[in-house]
Amino acid sequence: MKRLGNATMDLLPAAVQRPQFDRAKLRTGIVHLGVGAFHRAHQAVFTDDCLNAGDMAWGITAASLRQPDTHDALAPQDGLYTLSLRQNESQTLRVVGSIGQILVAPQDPQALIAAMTNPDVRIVSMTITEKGYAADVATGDLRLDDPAIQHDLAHPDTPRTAFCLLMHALRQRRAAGHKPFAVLSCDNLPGNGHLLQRVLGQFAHVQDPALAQFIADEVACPSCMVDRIVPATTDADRTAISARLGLQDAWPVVAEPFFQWVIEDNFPDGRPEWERSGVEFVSNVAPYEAMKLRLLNGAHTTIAAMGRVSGYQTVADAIQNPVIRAFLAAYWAEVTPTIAPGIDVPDYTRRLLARFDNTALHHKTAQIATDASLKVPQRIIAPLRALVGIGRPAPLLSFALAAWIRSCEGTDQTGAAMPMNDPRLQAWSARPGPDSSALDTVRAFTSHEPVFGPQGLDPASFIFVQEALSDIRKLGLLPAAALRLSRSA
Ligand code: CS2
Repeated sequence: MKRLGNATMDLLPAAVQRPQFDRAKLRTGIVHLGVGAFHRAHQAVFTDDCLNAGDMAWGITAASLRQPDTHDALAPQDGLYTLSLRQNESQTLRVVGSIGQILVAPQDPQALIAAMTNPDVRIVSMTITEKGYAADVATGDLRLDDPAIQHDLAHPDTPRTAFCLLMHALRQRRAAGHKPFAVLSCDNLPGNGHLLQRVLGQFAHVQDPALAQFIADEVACPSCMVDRIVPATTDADRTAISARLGLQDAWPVVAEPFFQWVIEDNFPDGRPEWERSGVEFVSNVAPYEAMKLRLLNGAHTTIAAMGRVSGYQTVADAIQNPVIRAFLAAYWAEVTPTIAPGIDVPDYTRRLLARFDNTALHHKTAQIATDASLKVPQRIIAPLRALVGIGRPAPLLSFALAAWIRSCEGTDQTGAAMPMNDPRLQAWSARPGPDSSALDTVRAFTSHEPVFGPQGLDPASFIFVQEALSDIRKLGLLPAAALRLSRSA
């Protein structure tokens, strides 16, 4: 089978959408850091829409900050890859052409810095995951004890972090008299742009206080809310998509048709007309972020914990369980008072349920459970504290915390191994094991500052979590959830 690439695109079946522009004329206007599946199923697609409409100034140079795998798969394909959008029985295929070049930062950091220094580049966007920000959960300050940050402060010429790369590029642009680019964080963190500006400035401050001041004064870091469910691509996906294309695509992405992207319109040097794809530009994204993090991501993390412990491998399978489904509805109702008034929560959650039910996605609970300790603070603890702050109890969010704590015990309910993929939590040497009492376990977790901050948990929620964990251990997770539901109904 021939490989997907510029030279073979004409062989694609008519039903497969493909770039409508001359890729040789692509000019790079965006550098993206972290070229994972999410970027390729989200921002790169809406940028492709702009290129299709003829605005050739917004080609993407994308960089991996760690692994060469995306580069190695896509370089022989001229950066082309397939997006497979799936909803139950239906699937559409589209070849995306917005990524003109892929770099691998550890292999050649100077090439990446040079790409960012090109004055045609007006936006550096990033999907570097929660981990990439190295931010303290309570203060939002850069954690100077983070190993990658420590490395880059000691060896800035061999950068490992996005911040060090950005710092070099911004410094060089400034020295050359070029305007700075806007830095667009596309990670699932509240106030992602503000957070980025803060930690980037703090990183720069250690090296060059004047540059830190320049970042604070001159570099726009718009916040945005990103949404599209993108399960990890499997070998079976690669084979099936290549068969449909009649060409081999070694690195396609799979996603749901739904997407949302709400961006603070703060791009002093211009931006693509992403609104042509339905992207929303607003002056304040905070209400959208809270809605999405608390209703979608909070539910995801909860389903992942409950589902894994009770043996469900995918979100769609887990929520067919009547207890988990009922729990989800009650969870959303509990969170609702923390969502901004203008948002139609019943409508949003009705659509969410249909998205979670999508049988074609096979979105793995284990994928969502990755790095859960970095997700729980903004997804579950923040809305729990918001409820407590308005005098409301949070028995279901507390149960979700207990389910997450149970999911860190290393085995599922049948005793089968349930490996964790959460290096930050695994590095916690005092992490209690399954033999510690529920009280000791909850005490240890809630005073673990990287997750709960110095604030811990209020006494009423603490008791809810402790009772839930002890019921989960005694009765099993689903009966304990049913009991909690019946008590809080
Ligand atoms: C998920 C998200 O893996 C996870 O933690 O909750 O990646 C989720 O699928 C996206 O935020 C949806 O937009």
